[in-house]
Amino acid sequence: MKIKTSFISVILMLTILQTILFTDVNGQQVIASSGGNYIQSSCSMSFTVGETVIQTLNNGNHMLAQGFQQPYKLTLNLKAYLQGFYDVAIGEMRTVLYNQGEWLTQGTECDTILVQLHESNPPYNVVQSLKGILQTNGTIVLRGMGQAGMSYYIGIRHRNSVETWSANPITLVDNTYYDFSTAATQAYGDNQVQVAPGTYAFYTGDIDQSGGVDGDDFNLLDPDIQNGNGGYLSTDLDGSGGIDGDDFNLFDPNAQNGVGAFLP
Ligand SMILES: [Ca+2]
Ligand SMILES: [Ca+2]
Repeated sequence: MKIKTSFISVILMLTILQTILFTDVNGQQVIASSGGNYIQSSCSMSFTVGETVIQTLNNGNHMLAQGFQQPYKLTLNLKAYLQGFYDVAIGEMRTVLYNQGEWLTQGTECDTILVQLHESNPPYNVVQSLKGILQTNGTIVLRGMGQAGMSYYIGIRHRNSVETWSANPITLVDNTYYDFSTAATQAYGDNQVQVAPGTYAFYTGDIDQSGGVDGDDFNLLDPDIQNGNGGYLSTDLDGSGGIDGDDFNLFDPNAQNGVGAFLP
């Protein structure tokens, strides 16, 4: 009788175990093949349909998720110069964050920029935005930008520069490199200024970020010059740390020439 009870117990346990295992296996089975990777300015989400993503491996640069949908974090390498901050004498930009008291040690950091990926077709919506620090040599490395094989206009915004986009939509792969500085034509509408032979930069002077360089920007610049202000201010067009005639000398020609953003 005891043996029979034990036997029934074992059978019962095996049945329960089999049910658990069977359920578990079912949960991991690949049922359907659709899914996607949705990227927005503030978040990104990978999803599958009819399938559970069981495990995700992430080493910082790349991500591997088990299943059909394989989200992939791309690295985007850019090079761009900002007209006002470019120092012809050294062939690089100034250490603006340091000069303006935002950075404690003088290194290779120039200033913060906002890189935006735009859809390649009207209305060119922003798909993703990422802030980063542009280095004095014009380079910036952005991790986790866009989706492999997709084409985007690369737009760059900076607190006192004219918004500038890539000449054409760029099809991203991992470690895409795009250099704005080699020719004016690297920017949409050839909208760059030559700062040294063969070196081009984004126009300076759009202090209020309206899209154009005009009297409204002067109305912000002038009081800071008159008062001899300094520090982390957008009116510091040359990034020296102080606001003076040098900043006006950068602003004036661009205002006279009606410089402004040129976007698709
Ligand atoms: Ca403006
Ligand atoms: Ca200045």
